[in-house]
Amino acid sequence: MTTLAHYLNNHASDPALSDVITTITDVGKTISQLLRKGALADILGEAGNQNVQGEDQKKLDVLANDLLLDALSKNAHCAGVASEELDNATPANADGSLLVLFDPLDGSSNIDINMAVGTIFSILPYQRQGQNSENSDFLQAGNQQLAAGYLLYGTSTMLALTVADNVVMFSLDPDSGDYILINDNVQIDADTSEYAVNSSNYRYWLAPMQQYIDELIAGEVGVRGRDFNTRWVAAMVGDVHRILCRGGLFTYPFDTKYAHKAGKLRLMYEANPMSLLIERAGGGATDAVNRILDIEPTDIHQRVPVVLGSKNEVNYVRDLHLQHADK
Ligand code: AFP
Repeated sequence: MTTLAHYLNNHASDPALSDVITTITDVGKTISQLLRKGALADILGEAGNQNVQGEDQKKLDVLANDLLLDALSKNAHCAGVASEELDNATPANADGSLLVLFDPLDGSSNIDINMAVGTIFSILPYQRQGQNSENSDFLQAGNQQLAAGYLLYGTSTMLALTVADNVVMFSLDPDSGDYILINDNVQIDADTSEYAVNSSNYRYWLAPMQQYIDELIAGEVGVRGRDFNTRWVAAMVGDVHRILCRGGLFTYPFDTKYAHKAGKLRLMYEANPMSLLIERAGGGATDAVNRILDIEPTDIHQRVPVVLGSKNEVNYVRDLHLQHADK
């Protein structure tokens, strides 16, 4: 059996990176245990305040955020932390070489109905040793990430991780507390007949996205010539995990529902880490047209439309958008 520690020793280029990933995944064990207790741990329900996104925070949102923030602030290699739940980035150790961004509990609206939630993390280089990190230090394109991954607190707790050219998966053994390697080279099929989208936003989408989903619904009697299936976990981490396991397309498109939001998902700590995983597993990840990992960020909380998964399907969506642009 290969444990996470063993894998990192042999595959992570930098001991500092291994150490920070270990800190994150250790906190993941605590979050997993809290979720297993559920209502019995008095962790369900609203925390009674809102985050920078204007979203009601769940008790576990705040708890998961605080656990990660506390642990990473004590890690000498971590120069700063940015979180979905914090207005601004938090400086940590000025001599650290790494910056960590995370969504501490993605899909938190699933907590109270006992459905899958997860922790998404992204690790970037820090270049200004000796000085306190600031928001601007985090504004690096996703193609600069040194590592990315997620913890999925589902029927079992699993870790998906990329520190090199491939994607690996571990399962947490609740008895030993070890993350055990279960897939050392995750690959996504280029084609799929399964898609994930919240179709209730259909009327807010742009025409090419409406056309794309119409074609999937038309199935074998339409231009695609085959039927499609749909799944929607309402937690990006769950939908991305399914795609890493069996292919598929996930999209949270640009919508006109809220003028100031490009879509719902955040670039820095949702779209970028998930896009790195998907691309390194052979898939594609765009904002419908452009590669997400090439987007130069302007704000740590900026949102971005997301289309990711099986490469040929992601390219099909892109081509539809380009055809509409040419009209
Ligand atoms: P919450 O963390 O507020 O539950 O949002 C989860 C999420 O950011 C992402 O993980 C899901 O894919 C998406 O929102 C679900 O959005 P809808 O609730 O609009 O379907």
